[in-house]
Amino acid sequence: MLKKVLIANRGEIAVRVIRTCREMGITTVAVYSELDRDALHVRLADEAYALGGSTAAESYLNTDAILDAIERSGADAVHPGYGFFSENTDFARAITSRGVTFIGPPPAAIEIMGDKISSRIAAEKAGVAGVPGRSETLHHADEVVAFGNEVGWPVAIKAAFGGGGRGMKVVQGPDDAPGAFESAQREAQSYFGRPECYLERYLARPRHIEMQVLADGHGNTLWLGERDCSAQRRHQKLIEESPAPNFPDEVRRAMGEAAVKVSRACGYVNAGTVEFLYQDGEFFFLEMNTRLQVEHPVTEMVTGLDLVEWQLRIAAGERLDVAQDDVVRSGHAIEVRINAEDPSGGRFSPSPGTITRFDQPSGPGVRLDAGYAAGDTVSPYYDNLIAKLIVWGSDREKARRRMLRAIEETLIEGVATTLPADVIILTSGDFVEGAHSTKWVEETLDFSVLPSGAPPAVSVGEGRVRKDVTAEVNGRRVTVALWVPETSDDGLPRPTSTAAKPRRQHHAGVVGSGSDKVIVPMQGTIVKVVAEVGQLVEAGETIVILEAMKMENLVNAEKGGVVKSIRVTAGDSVSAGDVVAVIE
Ligand code: MV4
Repeated sequence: MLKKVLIANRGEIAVRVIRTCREMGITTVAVYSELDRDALHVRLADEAYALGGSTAAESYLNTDAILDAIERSGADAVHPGYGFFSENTDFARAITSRGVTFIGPPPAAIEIMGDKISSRIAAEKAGVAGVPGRSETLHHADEVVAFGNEVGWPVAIKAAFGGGGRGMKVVQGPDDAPGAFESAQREAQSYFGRPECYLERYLARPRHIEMQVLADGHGNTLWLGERDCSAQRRHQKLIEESPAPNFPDEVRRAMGEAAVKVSRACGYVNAGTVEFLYQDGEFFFLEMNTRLQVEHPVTEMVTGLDLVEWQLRIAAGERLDVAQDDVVRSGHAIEVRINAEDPSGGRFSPSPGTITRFDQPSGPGVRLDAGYAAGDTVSPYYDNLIAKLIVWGSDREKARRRMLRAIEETLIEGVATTLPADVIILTSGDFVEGAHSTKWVEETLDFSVLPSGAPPAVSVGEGRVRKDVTAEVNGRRVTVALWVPETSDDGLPRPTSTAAKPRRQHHAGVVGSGSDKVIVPMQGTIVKVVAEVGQLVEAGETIVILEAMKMENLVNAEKGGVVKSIRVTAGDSVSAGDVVAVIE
């Protein structure tokens, strides 16, 4: 078994790997940049070595600094996590050439799958169809025209060394081909350092289904189940789930077997993910990720397997003691990524800063993989993933409701987060029906209703601020908003700023973005309709009272004006994001 593992990463994935190492009695070594000197992963590791520098390039992407830390620590293995060097062939070779174990696939497998053309060739040789296309480098726009005329427009020009969301140009017709070909090559060169491109038929409404695989060094390869990652925005995954909704079992089995074939075709060892596009009942190989993915906990929750444990055991030379038929999936798991981004106005603007409060959810079937605690600072230098919230339920609807409950329990202050956007996704009809494709979030959802994640300006006139006060009325605990003069000596704690922070930032009942819609921030029951149609109201004035989480919450107008419509009556049940009134 491995004795000492250096985690060449940071944030939640470093914490994740450290946790399983500790359970297995493996000594853990963290590395850190100047900005991460006191980070959570450093606090949890047995040993920690400074890499120097602040930016990723100066630290976590500094090969020499990491190799030096490996040398100084005496680590016998390195876990790359995801991102950074996790799919870098040279890094893997630099480690294995020093007799240190790289906890991941052989460098040759990384190489084959890092080039999307060679990955298609490997898959096709294994009998797994890629998206209809050409598995050779594109040399001239005429080839684009010939291909499009043959298979039908639009077509996709893709960067052979692309990754994530970049490196794809959709060409609508022959006239667009020359320009698209030129810019695709230029962008491939500038983004990925390699100009090679290839062609595929463009699938207009695919779902993104990925299959987890696990292979040992003794010829055993398993497929563990799929993850549906279709809830994405600009190629950033927002919500992942397993099993995929409306996904027939025979397709699941065929996709799993195809993923195993692709893995074997490149001599894969360790944990990996084979990506497919699924459309009209057909699936096509897209690419293979030769690393542990962000969303791996979704598979862990439905299979009961610890994928990091198996990564470590396989890296130590162990055989899989699980046969394909022993892999049993139960229930449904959903993951939301909690990024330090402000989704208000649909902008998802980065929101770095210090987390001043972090109330974490718990209870049955709830897991939080966090890379930060209260007091830690989210830097703009690195990926802004704060944590992943994962829930398990016996079926999809139970998992969805559990996720909404867990989100309501989560309180993060000091930075804005993507949680309000997750609530909109989770409470949308298409998501509830499992009818969303990869373009659904961007084409259908309206995040512009979201209030700013920064504390809303709740001042309602000169010198008055909102105070949330919890009181007991006839034995019943209620929270009410009081509007008190800023200087009043009422003995109540003063807000740290004129913007009193609402109980749950992402459910601010009172918002300052000025929308004409009055939206309930959470699931609950309307206990009273305070305003009337035609009434003139001020910004911040209460329109309805919502009972939720055993408290009464005032749902207030975001802007002043005349109440144009009221869509609820006392006793109505409402979901988070429902519009209950409109102000004109
Ligand atoms: C496609 C496609 C439609 N047709 N290829 C996006 C990034 C890269 N991983 C591959 N991607 C796509 N390739 C063809 N021939 C649609 C996408 C795509 C996508 C794929 C998976 C997950 C999310 C996506 C979001 C937009 C587009």
